[in-house]
Amino acid sequence: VVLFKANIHNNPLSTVIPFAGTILGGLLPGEMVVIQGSVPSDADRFQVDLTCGSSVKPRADVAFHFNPRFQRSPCIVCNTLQRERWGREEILNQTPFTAGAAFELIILVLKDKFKVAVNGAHVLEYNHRVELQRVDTLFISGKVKVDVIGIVPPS
Ligand code: 9QG
Repeated sequence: VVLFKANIHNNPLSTVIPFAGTILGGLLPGEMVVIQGSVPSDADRFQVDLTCGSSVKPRADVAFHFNPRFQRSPCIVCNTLQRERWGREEILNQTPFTAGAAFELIILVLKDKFKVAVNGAHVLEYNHRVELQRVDTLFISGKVKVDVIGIVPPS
């Protein structure tokens, strides 16, 4: 799948997971990645990964791994994978996601960081560890249902 800017990729039958989309032209500061979907009631975890290419072997670097987990104490684990190794986890020990509920996730791209909002409220920030210019792929996997994906240019 190719993700065009300004275009909302909207598959009424819901997007097949795992989803991989090439972000045409890469991600620029001011742009937003918008994902509307819902969390199945039996979800254990899902992840939204902004990656540098889509290579499987060796595995492409993951500039931003955004990973909500629905365990006894729900959390969001963020990390970066470089040369097939995970770095230091940044963990938020709370989550705006609810198993069984719909959500709108917005990742705002800034020069120095990603800013994440869910259902209209700020959730976390993640400083770039990989040059933003290398990011060109959106990968979504795990227990999640996705209805809409958009790469929205600055207004
Ligand atoms: O567990 O943590 C994030 O720091 C690992 C997980 C890994 C990541 C990582 O196994 O999970 O969430 O993309 C992955 O490799 C997945 C599925 C220490």
